[in-house]
Amino acid sequence: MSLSRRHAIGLGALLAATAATRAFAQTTPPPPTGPFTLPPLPYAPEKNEPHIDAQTMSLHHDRHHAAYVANLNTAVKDQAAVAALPVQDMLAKLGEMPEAIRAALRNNGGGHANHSMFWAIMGGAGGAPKGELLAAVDRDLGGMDKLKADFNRMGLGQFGSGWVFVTVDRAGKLGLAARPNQDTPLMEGGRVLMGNDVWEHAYYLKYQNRRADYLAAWWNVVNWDAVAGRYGRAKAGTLAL
Ligand code: MN3
Repeated sequence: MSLSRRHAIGLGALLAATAATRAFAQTTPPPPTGPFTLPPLPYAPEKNEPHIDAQTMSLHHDRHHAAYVANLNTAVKDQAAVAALPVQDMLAKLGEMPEAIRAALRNNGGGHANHSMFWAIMGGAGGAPKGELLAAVDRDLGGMDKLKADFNRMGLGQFGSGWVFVTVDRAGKLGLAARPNQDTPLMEGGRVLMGNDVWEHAYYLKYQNRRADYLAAWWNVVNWDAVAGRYGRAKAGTLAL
């Protein structure tokens, strides 16, 4: 076979494959866009500079969180009863969810819940809480310095990917918890007051492997007014994610 003949066959196969790809794209329905939606970042991506860079914020929100939402919607697209549940209920009853989508709900429902909380409690100027929230930190967590030290130690000690949280119950009692992957205390029916993402995607562009530096800097962007609002909603029984 001549070179040009071989080339022609190769080109023909390539064109056929391209046509097949186009036909597939035309007949595959677009991924579902609901029922879950990506909440907008409640501030500009550069709001947490210099502690968290704008590129990390944009990628983290627009790509990572968006993927959890898209994958969650895909998981529930043929599961009307599950799709109708609020995410926190889905997570609290994971063991009752259809086994075929349980892992997808855990990873992507957890990811959606965790990141929805995460954006909401940043964009601030750090410092310390006031009033009853500060009193609860003093009473339950040994004060702000001890909270930061314990929280950062747990975040640093979380092997691989995961989260570190301050939890809150209906009585307003605070606690600390670390979880792997996208797990959350919501999966035990608990509530999260605030939390930090210790997946490398949350800090690698600016901090590379220096997770401890990221954990220390993160407190400078906490929005304590937003956290106090969550504390009030937790005590009122209206805090969702
Ligand atoms: Mn993340």
